[in-house]
Amino acid sequence: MTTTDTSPTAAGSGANASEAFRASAERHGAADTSPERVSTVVSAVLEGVHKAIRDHDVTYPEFQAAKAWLMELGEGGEWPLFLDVFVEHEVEAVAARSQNGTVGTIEGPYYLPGQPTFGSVATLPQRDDEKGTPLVFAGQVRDLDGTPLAGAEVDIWQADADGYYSGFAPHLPEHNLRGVITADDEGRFEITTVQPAPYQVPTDGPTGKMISAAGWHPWRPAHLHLMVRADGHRQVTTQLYFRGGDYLSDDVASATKDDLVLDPAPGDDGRLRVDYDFVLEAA
Ligand code: MBD
Ligand code: FE
Repeated sequence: MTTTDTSPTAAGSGANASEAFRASAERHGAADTSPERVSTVVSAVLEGVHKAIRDHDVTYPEFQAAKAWLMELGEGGEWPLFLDVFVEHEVEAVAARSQNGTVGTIEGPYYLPGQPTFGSVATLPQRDDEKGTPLVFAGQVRDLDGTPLAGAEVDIWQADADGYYSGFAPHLPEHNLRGVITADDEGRFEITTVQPAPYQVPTDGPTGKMISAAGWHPWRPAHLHLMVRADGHRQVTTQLYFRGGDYLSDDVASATKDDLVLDPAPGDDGRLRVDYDFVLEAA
């Protein structure tokens, strides 16, 4: 079987991302938004659209094409994918203004709660023949004062060496390269996994079609996704990237940050190893 045979279609991964989003309503909480605020924000969004139309002499055929595309985006279930790639980074930047400790970045559309749990030294669930360079990712979770946070949770999810996420690609086993690791009494953890590949926005769906119509590229740099949490502390949602990797400086999702780039090196046993510590602020 070639990778092409087993590629998840955009329709598949997009629709699954919509399902995952609907299931996450409770985790994200309710937006308590007053009519005044709705009016302010919606007016500003519409004014931005109106200005683009005026400034660029948008025509009726272009307006109708945009309408058809938006309908496809909804019917294909790709609103979560599109919004997380092109909009979430700005919402995250606003949240980051009031956040101390480890730098956050966007969650993206592929988090799934309820993954297998592990002790402080763990190997992520993977296939017997899992491709990719083995990687040992270790570190410590501390508070802003440097006190270790015993029993902190490192909830990790990532693409495989072909760039696909379990739960969103039918050829991958459930839970593949996903897990929740509980740090030891000193807040330490050590996770064995494989290096992920860059992620490509599916090219056969509406998001991918818009990207190619604009002449852009559909790639994100290789990354690990993490949520790190500890009792009494504010959870951080972030991603870690790899020094020297492709697309680090032109992520289609605009979600890289200098503080989030890992530099793995061969350890004593020849496997790639990298240390990264997390700092959480009190809730
Ligand atoms: C991803 O893997 C991702 O991390 C983001 C933010 C958007 C789309 C796919
Ligand atoms: Fe991702």
